[in-house]
Amino acid sequence: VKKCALTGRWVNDLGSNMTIKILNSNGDFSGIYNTSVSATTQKIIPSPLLGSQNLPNQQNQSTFGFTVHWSFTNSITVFTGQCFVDNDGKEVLRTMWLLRSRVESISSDWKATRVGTNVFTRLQLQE
Ligand code: B9F
Repeated sequence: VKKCALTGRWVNDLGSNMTIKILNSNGDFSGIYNTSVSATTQKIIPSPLLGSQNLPNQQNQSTFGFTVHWSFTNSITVFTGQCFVDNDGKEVLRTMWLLRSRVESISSDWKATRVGTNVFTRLQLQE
């Protein structure tokens, strides 16, 4: 039975890519996220991610979450999802995300969070 493992390089439906490294046996992981899109004129910089997954030894197709701390803007995105093996035997990450922007005051809090989904597949190309 094929397993879905988080480690390695992934690309999503927007063309963003990320590299995940497992840190320890607790399921903690870190990585680098390179977004293909940004709603700002500032230059996009690859940004650190820090996450946690349930232990793949105990449970295949693990659930996980991670935070991306954007290096080029004062915003944060959190992703949560699950690692699946699809019907074609391909590993896929189905995720949802929340993107929090900094706002000047509490009266703007209502408009500070965006939500969406991303689907990641394994990146086969070399850099
Ligand atoms: O465009 C975002 C941003 C934050 C503050 C100014 C610009 C940063 C990049 C976010 C990338 C998102 C997508 N990429 C991806 O792979 S994270 C979820 C999506 N998945 C103005 C204020 C807030 C957004 C735009 Fe901004």
